[in-house]
Amino acid sequence: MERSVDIAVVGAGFAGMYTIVKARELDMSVRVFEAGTDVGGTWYWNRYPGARCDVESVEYSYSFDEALQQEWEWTERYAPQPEILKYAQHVADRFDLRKDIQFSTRVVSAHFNEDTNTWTVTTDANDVVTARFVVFATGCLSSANRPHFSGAESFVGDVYHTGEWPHDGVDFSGKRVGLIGTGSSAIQSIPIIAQNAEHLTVFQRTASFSVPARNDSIDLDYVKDVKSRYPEFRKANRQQTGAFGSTIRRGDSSALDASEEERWAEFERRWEEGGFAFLSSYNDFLLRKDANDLVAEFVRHKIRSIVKDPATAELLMPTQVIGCKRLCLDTGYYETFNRDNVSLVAVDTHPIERITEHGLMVNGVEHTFDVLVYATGFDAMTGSLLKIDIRGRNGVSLADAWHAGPVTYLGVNTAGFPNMFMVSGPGSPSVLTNMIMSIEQHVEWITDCIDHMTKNKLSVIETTEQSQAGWVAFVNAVADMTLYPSCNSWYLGANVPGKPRVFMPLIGFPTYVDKCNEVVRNGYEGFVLA
Ligand code: N01
Repeated sequence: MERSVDIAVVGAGFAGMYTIVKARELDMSVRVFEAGTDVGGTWYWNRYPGARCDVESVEYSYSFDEALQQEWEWTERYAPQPEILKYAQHVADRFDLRKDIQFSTRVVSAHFNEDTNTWTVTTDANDVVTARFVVFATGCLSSANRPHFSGAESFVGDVYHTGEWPHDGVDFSGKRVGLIGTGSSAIQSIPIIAQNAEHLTVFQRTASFSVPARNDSIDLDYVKDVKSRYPEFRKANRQQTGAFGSTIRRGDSSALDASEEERWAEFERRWEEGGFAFLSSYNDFLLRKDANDLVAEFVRHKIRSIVKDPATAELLMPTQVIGCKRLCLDTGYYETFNRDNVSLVAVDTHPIERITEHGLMVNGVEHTFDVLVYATGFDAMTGSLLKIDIRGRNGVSLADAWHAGPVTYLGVNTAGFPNMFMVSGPGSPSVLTNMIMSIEQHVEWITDCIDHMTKNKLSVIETTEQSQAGWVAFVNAVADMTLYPSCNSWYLGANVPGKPRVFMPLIGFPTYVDKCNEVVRNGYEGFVLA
């Protein structure tokens, strides 16, 4: 392999893959390192039963190539994980991407050399590669969060994490299963595990709000219509706050202005429609607690009407603001608790004490099972970056630079780390958007910047402490105008003990894109180029 490249990339998910496409357009050499054995990132690792996207198929795909978006056929309204993985593999084949990817290789360090203005990237296979630029395409939800429970090693049965699921699947038949967590991954997998297992015990710390996905076979007339105007459709989606859902009817008035009957009827319609449209009926759910309470109460009413055992229904009743954690979309989640082989154990006031040989202890009671599933989420947005020994100027590590929380400018670069780019890094809209739209925008911005530097014979770009301090303050000020910071979400790092509490994603894709373009128009304002 080449020892020196123009661009070294970490990760071969949708971000790393598109970086290859763009680097080739610039005639630049690129080397991607990927820990997995194939492309796909999130969709390579998250193979748990029921895994599927919560953004509609026709939207959750690359837009950069018209022939690609015309030829690919999705089969369901929300694509299941195997189909998205197949799509990623199709893209890799179509653009012959794998020849620039080194699989089964984990990057362990990336150090900036101030004499040569290059990065030295080292892998767990002892490859050492120098690069003018390093791009971290490591994903936002790619570092599994495994809470530490005492006695965890003593459990004698099989243990799985939803974000690191075995490739050949898991057969739960005849097994008693314990599952920790009730976030999106749990809510998708619980109904399917329950159908196969002898018994499933769910350990819930915080009840989540979930609404029906109403997944179905894809509507072929709708696909035909979208394909007849794909560029226009993508453009309309990019104008949405989350870069998706231009076809969603969005209410433009306060929930408080409608009569109770009107509101209830609207909530019912949206519950039947399924998907994220549920939270778009009025315009102030994430701005006003009193408006939020109205829609939250509707979901609680639904839980009461679906779950037959009143005590279980009570436990499943979420109390936080709806939407401040990512809304879950499900297929038969609440109904699953009506099955005889499913039980729910609350671990909020009485947390999991320890794991035993055959189960776990809560409030002095041992719950036993043969298989333990962690559906405990991710060390989001920063976890995968901070697992790598990244060092910028003066040998300062990224972990030290971010000791009080991630600081970036535009979510693409951090002061003291020249020529280092992050795709959908903390401080960018990323996880609050259709990720593929965000990824395309970021990769294009980064590769345009590299092109600008090459054409202008510039060797270094880096942001300043001042720019990034202003940016972090802006990201948090925007969040503080909403109800997002009101609960302990992974957006705030609150799910990982000891992680600094900082709101990481920026709300508002179109404004962000305008800002990125303005920065370029003003000669990369906020960066120093040399
Ligand atoms: O992870 P989570 P996830 N003791 O962090 C619990 C995306 N995604 O993998 O809420 C007991 O949401 C934790 O409890 P609490 C999507 O963006 C998308 O499910 O912290 N419990 C919580 O219930 C999503 O938001 C899709 O109190 C503990 C659960 O584990 C994101 O990924 C599908 C615990 C973790 O939930 C993450 O979802 C799947 C402890 N010590 C994921 N520690 C779709 O596209 C944690 N928990 C549909």
